[in-house]
Amino acid sequence: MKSREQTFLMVKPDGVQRGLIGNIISRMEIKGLKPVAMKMIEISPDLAARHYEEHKGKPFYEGLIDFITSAPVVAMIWEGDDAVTIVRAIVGATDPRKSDPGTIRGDLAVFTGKNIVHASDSQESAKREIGLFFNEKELCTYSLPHENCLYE
Ligand code: IDP
Ligand code: MG
Repeated sequence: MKSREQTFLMVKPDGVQRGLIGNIISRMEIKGLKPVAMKMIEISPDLAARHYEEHKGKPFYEGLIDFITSAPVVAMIWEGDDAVTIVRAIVGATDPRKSDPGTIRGDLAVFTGKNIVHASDSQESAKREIGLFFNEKELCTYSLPHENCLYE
């Protein structure tokens, strides 16, 4: 079975509390991406700090840590060719006022601090974030019978 690119996607507390988990998963599935790991967790302050370390010191950092630890999140790994780029495109721009309609943030959010999802922004970030949230045993290996219809 061909191993394709993996990316990390997380439904943030606002997405969970607004009942949007299924909507977000559905958008990934109908695009043709394959879920290989998924779990609901409460992020610890330590994990939050490690996940968002690039933003330490920015004006919104403390609020972001408080927010991401305020209620459960759903952490996922999605797989497919160019999965990082494709998932970021489905997620939309960081500021929902500028996200295109049709994207998750463009359709469902209005404020940058409550923009529903996190998605890795590069293959390096994806590897790092997958390693932060999952151990290898939590990843599933299986085939999608319809992959021949998706890829050349
Ligand atoms: P991204 O989630 O689109 O990759 P980043 O710039 O990496 O965006 O920022 C991480 C998260 O920090 C954003 O998704 C958002 O929740 C929060 N954030 C970023 N900039 C601001 C801001 O100016 N005000 C409030 N929250 C922000
Ligand atoms: Mg980011």
